[in-house]
Amino acid sequence: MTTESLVGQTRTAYRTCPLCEATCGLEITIEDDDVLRIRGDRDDVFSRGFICPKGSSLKQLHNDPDRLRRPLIRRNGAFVEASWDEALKVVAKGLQPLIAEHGKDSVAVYLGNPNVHNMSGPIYNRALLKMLGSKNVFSASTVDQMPKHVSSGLMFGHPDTIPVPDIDRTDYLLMLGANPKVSNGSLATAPDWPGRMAAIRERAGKVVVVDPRLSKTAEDASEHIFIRPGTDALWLAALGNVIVAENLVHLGHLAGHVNGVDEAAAAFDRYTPEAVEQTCGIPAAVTRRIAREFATAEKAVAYGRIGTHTTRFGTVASWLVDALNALTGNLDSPGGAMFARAATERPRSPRAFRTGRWASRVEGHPEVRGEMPVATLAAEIETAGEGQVRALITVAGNPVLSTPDSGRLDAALAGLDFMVSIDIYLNESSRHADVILPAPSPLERNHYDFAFTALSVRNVANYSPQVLPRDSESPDEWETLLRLAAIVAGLPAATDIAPLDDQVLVTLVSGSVADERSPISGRDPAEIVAATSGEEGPDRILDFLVRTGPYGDGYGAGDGLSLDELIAHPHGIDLGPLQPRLPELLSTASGRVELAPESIIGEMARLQELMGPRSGMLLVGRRTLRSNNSWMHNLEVLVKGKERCTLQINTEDAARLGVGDGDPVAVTSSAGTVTAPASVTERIMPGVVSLPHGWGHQAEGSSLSVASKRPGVNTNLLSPTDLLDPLSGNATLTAIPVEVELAG
Ligand SMILES: Nc1nc2c(c(=O)[nH]1)N[C@H]1C(S)=C(S)[C@@H](COP(=O)(O)OP(=O)(O)OC[C@H]3O[C@@H](n4cnc5c(=O)[nH]c(N)nc54)[C@H](O)[C@@H]3O)O[C@H]1N2
Ligand SMILES: Nc1nc2c(c(=O)[nH]1)N[C@H]1C(S)=C(S)[C@@H](COP(=O)(O)OP(=O)(O)OC[C@H]3O[C@@H](n4cnc5c(=O)[nH]c(N)nc54)[C@H](O)[C@@H]3O)O[C@H]1N2
Ligand code: SF4
Ligand SMILES: [Mo]
Repeated sequence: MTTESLVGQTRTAYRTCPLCEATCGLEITIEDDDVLRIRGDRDDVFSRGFICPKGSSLKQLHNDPDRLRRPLIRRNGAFVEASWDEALKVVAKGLQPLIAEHGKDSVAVYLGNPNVHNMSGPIYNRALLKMLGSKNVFSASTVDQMPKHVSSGLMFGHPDTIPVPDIDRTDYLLMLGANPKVSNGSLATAPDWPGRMAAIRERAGKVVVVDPRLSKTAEDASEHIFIRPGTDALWLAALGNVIVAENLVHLGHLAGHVNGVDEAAAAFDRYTPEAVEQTCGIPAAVTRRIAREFATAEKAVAYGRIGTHTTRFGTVASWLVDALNALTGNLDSPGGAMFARAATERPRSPRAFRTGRWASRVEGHPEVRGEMPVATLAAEIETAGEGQVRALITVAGNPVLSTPDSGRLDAALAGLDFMVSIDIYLNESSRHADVILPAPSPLERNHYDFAFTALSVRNVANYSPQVLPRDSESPDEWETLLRLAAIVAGLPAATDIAPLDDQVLVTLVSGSVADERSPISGRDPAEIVAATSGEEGPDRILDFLVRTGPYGDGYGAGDGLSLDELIAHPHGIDLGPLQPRLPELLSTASGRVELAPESIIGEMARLQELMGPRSGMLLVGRRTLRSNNSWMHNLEVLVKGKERCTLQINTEDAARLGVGDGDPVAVTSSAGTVTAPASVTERIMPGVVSLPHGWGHQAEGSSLSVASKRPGVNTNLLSPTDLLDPLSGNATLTAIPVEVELAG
């Protein structure tokens, strides 16, 4: 293999870390198929050696005895190992009669976060969903970034046309609801966020962090501003108000390419810094100053993430961030918010982005990108009637820990007629399955970041071949997904999936030769299929996508990228800094940026509901560096040391409630109660408490020997299932009203 150098029994492999969005390059030393060491790849064109503590834990993940290697099936109430053939037969026997009797909507699918960190998910989940044809599709997107997809779809024409902060060239980074020093960034792929933020300050720029907690990121910022949770949209509107009132609007090179400037400006009308001061907890003078600084900085960018998206006004806040960038000449401009050009990018056809093509059965929520809000999954399972969800397929998801009112969902999953999970652990969610089909360890599969190269602060392409061999019995995840696709289409469990895989490629090729914008327009599809390298699966699709993409060789049409080229560059290929891409990239019906989408302007009026005096405590979340959502708590190397699942509470509140550091504190919301040890600190606003998510590993029947010793509590027992963002269906996971008291 080109990516490995053999030195005696020891070899070195290079691989992109698939755990978070930062896509760090890893250098992996291996002896006799044992991983000796993992460290940052200093030659990686993007990460230059940066790594966090999770990257090197791929070794421990690979070796974790609890990680599933063989399918499990439920027999007489207990899980037993089974062959792949047998397990798939049980799946067919469970799903096919249900579909025959109750229709396709009776089977729901939940897609979890690791799908986007894996080559199989982005391509082969689509095949599964298409063959199933169920309206009941759910994913982690509606507890995460769905607001960004909706605002981007409305403004730029496509829900994946998402601008990212050009942090390597900006002079002024205004960040809300994100903590990239710990999360390593999200919807903004950049290995070494800490170093890149430090560089902004070193070049005399400014980083302003708006967060109800003095986060690690805020600690290193030029300025930190406490904000009352859940009020970001209101505060951003006040910034817009000042920018309009003080004539600081300038569209820069976008002038003439933007619709709705006056309507957007008018929407800020009533939200003066003074009007929102009390609600947001930010002095009007500070708001005015930040608005001026932001609007007059040479190169500035606003960036908002989880804390701004997981609220009732998530889509409005997401829109406001991009609207402020546009109104100050910072959209699509170096140092502002820019669009990556991924090596696998497809041309986007002009059309109106729409949501609500159908509605959820029980609560009538509009469909968004073909999905229903995951906060409504339990209701769809519990509520009898035509279209009731009777079976569930989870792929790389742990909804029992990651989605709202999870106690209710936990109970609902127990009542399903059938459930199958593709997962690497027997955990809080998969314990409800009748069959668990394991996926390979990250070191046992090839890797390419389809999703994150499109959200990257620099254009790069980096392919990694599998590092360790997979045992011959174990399929790759895409094969399992295609097997499930065959089963839900009514085919026998033992169907040969090769023709289905061919069909996935042929469909893409046929579309491309028929598209006049494609470099292979008009060519013979059979010739293109034959010339595609990679024998099967996602590699072959990657070769096709890269060769017909913006840097591709066009199948002989010119010099350029291909899978072979990627393989020849184990440290990645640098494709340069982001370039302005508007108006060409726009796929709105008008061909312009739509700055004032009707549905968003309508919601702007409703922002008023947030105003007025507030009392009571609010719960927010947080992440810790050594965790990754719910599923890396079974690695001793990451969880050892001090307890991390604590309730942060301000010193003043703690004194008022008689709570000392480490005392058990009961937190109660409309959904439930949890008790966690207090962490008394000045680093959180008075009136706000914080719990991390992804904990609560005491579930009976799961098999997590390390995690169960430090279970923590599940904060999503407190998250409500009402209060969804009406435009995106995203759940509310922050600013949850709670009562807090010393536990008895
Ligand atoms: N309160 C609160 N809740 C939150 C959040 C929050 O900030 N606060 N954040 C939300 C966000 S941003 C997200 S993305 C979601 C995540 O929500 P989920 O995706 O539901 O949860 P994860 O914890 O990522 O669970 C991933 C599952 O995939 C399995 N897995 C890991 N690798 C693989 C693999 O390669 N293949 C397969 N098949 N399985 C694999 C793991 O064992 C685990 O069961 O949680 C959300 N929930
Ligand atoms: N170590 C680690 N890294 C991760 C993950 C992980 O679990 N652990 N998960 C990955 C995933 S799936 C994602 S989506 C990303 C998310 O990455 P980020 O978006 O950076 O998310 P967090 O680190 O949770 O930071 C959110 C911040 O928002 C603040 N906040 C809460 N409510 C509000 C509010 O109402 N307004 C404002 N302004 N701030 C608020 C919180 O105090 C917190 O500091 O991280 C990814 N990286
Ligand atoms: S920052 Fe993310 S990508 Fe980089 S090593 Fe850590 S987990 Fe992996
Ligand atoms: Mo996420």
